[in-house]
Amino acid sequence: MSRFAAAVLLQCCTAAALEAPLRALRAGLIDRTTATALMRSATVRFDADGWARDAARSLRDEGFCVVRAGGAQISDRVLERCRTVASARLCDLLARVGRRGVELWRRDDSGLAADGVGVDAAAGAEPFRYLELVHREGTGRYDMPLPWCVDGQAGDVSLPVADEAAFGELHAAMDDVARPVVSELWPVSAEMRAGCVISEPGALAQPSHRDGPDGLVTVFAPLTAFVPRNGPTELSPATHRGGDDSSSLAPLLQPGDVLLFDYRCLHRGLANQGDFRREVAYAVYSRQGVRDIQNFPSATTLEYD
Ligand SMILES: O=C(O)CCC(=O)C(=O)O
Repeated sequence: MSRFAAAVLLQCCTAAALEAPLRALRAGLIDRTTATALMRSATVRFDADGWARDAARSLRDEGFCVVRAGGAQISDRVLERCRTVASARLCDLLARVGRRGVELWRRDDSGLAADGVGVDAAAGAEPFRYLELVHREGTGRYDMPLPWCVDGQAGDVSLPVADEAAFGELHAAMDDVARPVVSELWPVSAEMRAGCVISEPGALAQPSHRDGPDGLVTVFAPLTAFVPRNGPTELSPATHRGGDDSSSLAPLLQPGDVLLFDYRCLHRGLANQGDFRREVAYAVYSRQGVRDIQNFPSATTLEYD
């Protein structure tokens, strides 16, 4: 991240802390008033009157929306269990990948830039792709696919029964939030994808990208809070329908919040300058007849190590 971007993030973080409704970071040309208004209209409280319709309107027009569903709907207990499971699984999978002779990513504090980001962090680290774990561009960010644990769908990967029970509770709670929203846009396919994205402390910012075509929506349920320091997800509003990418914002999220964004919306995970992993569970909803083959290609499994 450039020093300018870091300074803007810091400035907006302070503003966000002072002014509770502004839960957005200004990371491009978007001005504070616009960011505040955008985040207000993009954010709904689960179960408020017309919440699903309002969230769907923002998802359709801006390419994203945030539903605050913490508390009874998505409980701290469930989130904590899933965080423990996800962390332990990542450690186990990394150990297996390491035993295959792959050079694993490590934060390189010797190359710290003035803004605290390990500039040489990716040196020597390999991107890799297994069914159970993908290392994104060798930058300290992992995609860990999981089964969709609600209705026993047979996915590409499986979990031990106790871990599946933990994620089953989370996926059911996420589904109660996301399905009514996405169903306002199109008929939802029964086929689901799920997983966790985990960025290590020191992980680099991603290039801005789209995940794929029309008819797919990513749903993020943070297991750890998204704060400026650990690199929240930055989105460029309206880019899913051809809007220019000159402005972007990165919603600050608490565990229990749910972020939905259109696959076509430009976005990226920012650098994790904190000291802890940033973990987020995700699910992908697709319109009937649409399938994401780009992000979930076939790959070698780690299962028989
Ligand atoms: O980590 C994030 O916030 C976004 C992740 C992402 O877009 C990706 O892994 O492709």
